[in-house]
Amino acid sequence: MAVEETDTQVIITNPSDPNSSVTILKYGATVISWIYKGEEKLWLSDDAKLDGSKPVRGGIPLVFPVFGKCKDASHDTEPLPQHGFARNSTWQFLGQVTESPCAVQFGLGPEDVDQELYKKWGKGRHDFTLVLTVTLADDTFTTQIEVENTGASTFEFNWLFHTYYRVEDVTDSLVTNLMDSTCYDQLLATTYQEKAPMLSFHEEFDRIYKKVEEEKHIQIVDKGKVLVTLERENLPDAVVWNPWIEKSKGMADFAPKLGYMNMLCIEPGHVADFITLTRGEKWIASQKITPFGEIRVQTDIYSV
Ligand code: TA6
Repeated sequence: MAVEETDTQVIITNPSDPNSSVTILKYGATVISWIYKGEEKLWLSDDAKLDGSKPVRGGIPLVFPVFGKCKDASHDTEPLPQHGFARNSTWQFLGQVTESPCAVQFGLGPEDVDQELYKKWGKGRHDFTLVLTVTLADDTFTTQIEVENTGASTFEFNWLFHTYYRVEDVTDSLVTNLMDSTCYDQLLATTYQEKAPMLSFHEEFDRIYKKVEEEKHIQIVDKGKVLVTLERENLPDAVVWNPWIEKSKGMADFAPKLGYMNMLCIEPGHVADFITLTRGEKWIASQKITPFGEIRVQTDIYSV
């Protein structure tokens, strides 16, 4: 059956390939599994909480209306916890929208959010509707978000798909096409131009790449084989994160502790600044992931 709903999850299976499926937890509308031809492509912590007690460690947590923790005391999102409330609210399953490719939708409004938490955002005066569309095609997997301002007050927000990919060995993995992008290094609290032709991972890594041209496809390459080709629509920024040893030890829900060797986050979003949405306005963005590809070098890696 292409779409199966349980109390807590929705599982969609590719009608033309029973070995390809996606599982979405209604809590956070968090994709917790994407299996392509029998192979799991996402990383999920063995100790991820799937009972709604805290945001899921792994899969694709959804970040809205703020990325990280806002430090501007005058901003509406400042009182909110890290990464906002979309990932720790239970979304409504809206049903299947297309047969082939199989697509389903989830919705979130203020009434679905813990009211104490919701009122931390602009004192609860903002009204919004989020609609997440998850599409499983034969060779691609797409998550699209639509944000609508259904209230009277203009609001500002960030959006990010916090995607955790499974890799065989992160020290063998490279990430392409971010060279020459401006990045904010969260560990050094410094902004610089990325000089590495391909990113490599041998220590904690936490960088926000800003305004990366959409035509640049970000790829994860593992020993010469493309694991992921990421295409973005209306998501100019990309966060790249690996917690490495100490940060993994510090996260109670991160298991196994050596799991940092088998995961890498490539998180497309609009986080370098806020999007402004006036009343009645809609904003749509998406990430399309292909679990293979040719290595596409779209930066001048041969320049000195
Ligand atoms: O992935 C970017 C990031 O902001 C990292 O700095 C790290 O904090 C990560 O998100 C996980 O955040 P979480 O709130 O899920 O522990």
